Amino acid sequence: MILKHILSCSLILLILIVYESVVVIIDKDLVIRSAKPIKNKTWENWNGEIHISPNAIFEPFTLEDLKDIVKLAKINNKTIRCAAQGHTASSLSVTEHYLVVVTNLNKVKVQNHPKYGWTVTAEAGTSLSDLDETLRNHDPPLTLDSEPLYNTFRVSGVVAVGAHGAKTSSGIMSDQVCSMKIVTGSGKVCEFSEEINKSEFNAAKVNLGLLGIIYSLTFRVQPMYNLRMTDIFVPANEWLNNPQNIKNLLESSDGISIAYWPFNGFNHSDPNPLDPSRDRIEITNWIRTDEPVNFTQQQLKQSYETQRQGVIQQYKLISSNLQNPDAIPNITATLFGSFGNASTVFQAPDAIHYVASEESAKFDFVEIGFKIEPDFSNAAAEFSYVIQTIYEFARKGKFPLNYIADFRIIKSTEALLSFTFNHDPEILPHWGKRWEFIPNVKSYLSDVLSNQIKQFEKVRAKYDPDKIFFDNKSLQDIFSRALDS
Ligand SMILES: Cc1cc2nc3c(=O)[nH]c(=O)nc-3n(C[C@H](O)[C@H](O)[C@H](O)COP(=O)(O)OP(=O)(O)OC[C@H]3O[C@@H](n4cnc5c(N)ncnc54)[C@H](O)[C@@H]3O)c2cc1C
Ligand SMILES: *[C@@H]1O[C@H](CO)[C@@H](O)[C@H](O)[C@H]1NC(C)=O
Ligand SMILES: *[C@@H]1O[C@H](CO)[C@@H](O)[C@H](O)[C@H]1NC(C)=O
Ligand SMILES: *[C@@H]1O[C@H](CO)[C@@H](O)[C@H](O)[C@H]1NC(C)=O
Ligand SMILES: *[C@@H]1O[C@H](CO)[C@@H](O)[C@H](O)[C@H]1NC(C)=O
Ligand SMILES: *[C@@H]1O[C@H](CO)[C@@H](O)[C@H](O)[C@H]1NC(C)=O
Ligand SMILES: *[C@@H]1O[C@H](CO)[C@@H](O)[C@H](O)[C@H]1NC(C)=O
Ligand SMILES: *[C@@H]1O[C@H](CO)[C@@H](O)[C@H](O)[C@H]1NC(C)=O
Ligand SMILES: CC(=O)N[C@H]1CO[C@H](CO)[C@@H](O)[C@@H]1O
Repeated sequence: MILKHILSCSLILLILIVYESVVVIIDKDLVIRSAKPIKNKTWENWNGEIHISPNAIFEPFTLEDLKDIVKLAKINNKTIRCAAQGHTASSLSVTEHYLVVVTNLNKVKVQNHPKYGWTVTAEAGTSLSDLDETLRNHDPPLTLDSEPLYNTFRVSGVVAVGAHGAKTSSGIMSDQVCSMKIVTGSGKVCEFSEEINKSEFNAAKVNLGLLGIIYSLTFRVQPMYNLRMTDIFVPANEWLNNPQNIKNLLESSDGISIAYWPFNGFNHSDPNPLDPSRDRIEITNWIRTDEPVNFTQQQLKQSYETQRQGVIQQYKLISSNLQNPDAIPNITATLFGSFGNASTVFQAPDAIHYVASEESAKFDFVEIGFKIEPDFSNAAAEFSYVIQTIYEFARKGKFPLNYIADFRIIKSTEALLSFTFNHDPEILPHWGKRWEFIPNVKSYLSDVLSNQIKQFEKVRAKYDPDKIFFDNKSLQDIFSRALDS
């Protein structure tokens, strides 16, 4: 009773009490010294919209720390969730108990593996930029084949949610993983790979933090290569009306992206200022090439600085007009007007992260995955529908999309919980972006993912029978409905 009373009064006290009880309960050799929680009372995700005050926050440095944290959680009957760079907008890191922030775990090791060729093993909190630089400076220079756009993300955050880049054949980044080590509910480290057990590996590849604390990830890597990245601007309606355009582009590229800035044909002196027939789309593709790069690393660094300033300006302009949504078409059209056709050769990682990440620009994202039909007709139709819909909203004075809409096509995966899992053509949201606001999304996901969840649950229950990591309401709701069905 007394303990309970103190707990409800003070967070700091709770942390101290946890420690006292540890010393009392376990013998001296096992005293958990390295797994001290840090003093912070609160943690925020990237855009500050998730703001939590869990019982304790840990920032471990070693594998031993991770094992100790799990042991501590077991002793104190606590649950655990993890965070890496914190760019996920959904509640996946939310917990009332222990939050483990893995950003200090960032050692990297390159190896020539007898089966996979070149591989890189990165501790969970390694940022994509550190990983890229280690590989680039290796002799011979190496690279990952595909990564998400921003290089500030950390490997475990990217893999846990199934994030991806634009390279079509590479799929989600988890598909480049050949093995991973997770500290599971037993407090021991378990390795997952296709060789050890393929079905368990397919659960681990996109695990949403449900199997334990990811300690390290081993990725297959390639000798460094160059990519030619080309941007062209074409009339939106005309291009999208012919699905064959997408098919042709995809078949002649290593990766594609089709981007749309809302209302980019806005013209305030025209009698009809908002007319979708004037809108253009930006078509980007990447093709592997032996041509030399156009810019030195030094020149690129300078251009990133300019880009960052540009992004800060964009963000200021858009966010200062959130109360004045009518201004959005003019703003997005003005921003769009500053781009033009271009074709440039980059080293692979520079072509992949073609936009410098600017952490102060807190854009918010939703992403939906769906299966492409062989003739690509649904791809073109869905994209046109996005454009049509924002004009419908605009007629009602609403401007919900005030930044870019981007469309990529990537290979499906066998990772059970991935939103690109190869199954019937339902749509699925990206776990790492915003999805919980979608009406009835939890029951929808329970239905659509029912079979995958049942398979995943067998693995989850084996590695975390006490549900130490199963501490979030959204996932609990989705799983319990799916398992009851
Ligand atoms: C500006 C922006 C651009 C984006 N661009 C892309 C893109 O191009 N492609 C794409 O696919 N996605 C994109 N995303 C989404 C992004 O890839 C994901 O949010 C990704 O999770 C971010 O990595 P992070 O290190 O910030 O992860 P975090 O948000 O820190 O972690 C995500 C989740 O992973 C789990 N987790 C993290 N570390 C561990 C661990 N060690 N053990 C167990 N579980 C763990 C936790 O459940 C956590 O909630 C973008 C997001 C933003 C904000
Ligand atoms: C905790 O606070 C320190 C200093 O105030 C800060 O550097 C660190 O990033 C914070 N950690 C988390 C997880 O918020
Ligand atoms: C552990 O916590 C759960 C939920 O917080 C509670 O239901 C359970 O009784 C607790 N067990 C012990 C042994 O304290
Ligand atoms: C950009 O490229 C497209 C497609 O090749 C072409 O139609 C258009 O005229 C080009 N625009 C400019 C300004 O050169
Ligand atoms: C905007 O519309 C006016 C009136 O129709 C036209 O004269 C002008 O050329 C248009 N501007 C652009 C950039 O197309
Ligand atoms: C890239 O370099 C080639 C020659 O190496 C040159 O012809 C081309 O104009 C350059 N492109 C850019 C965008 O600078
Ligand atoms: C459009 O935006 C520009 C730059 O933000 C601004 O100077 C201009 O007044 C705006 N025009 C209209 C018609 O809103
Ligand atoms: C692989 O793992 C699954 C799920 O945990 C288990 O049912 C199966 O027996 C395992 N297969 C082998 C070959 O160990
Ligand atoms: C048990 C627990 O901490 N659940 C959290 C899961 O996420 C939701 C939504 O952010 C929180 O409200 C819950 O507290």
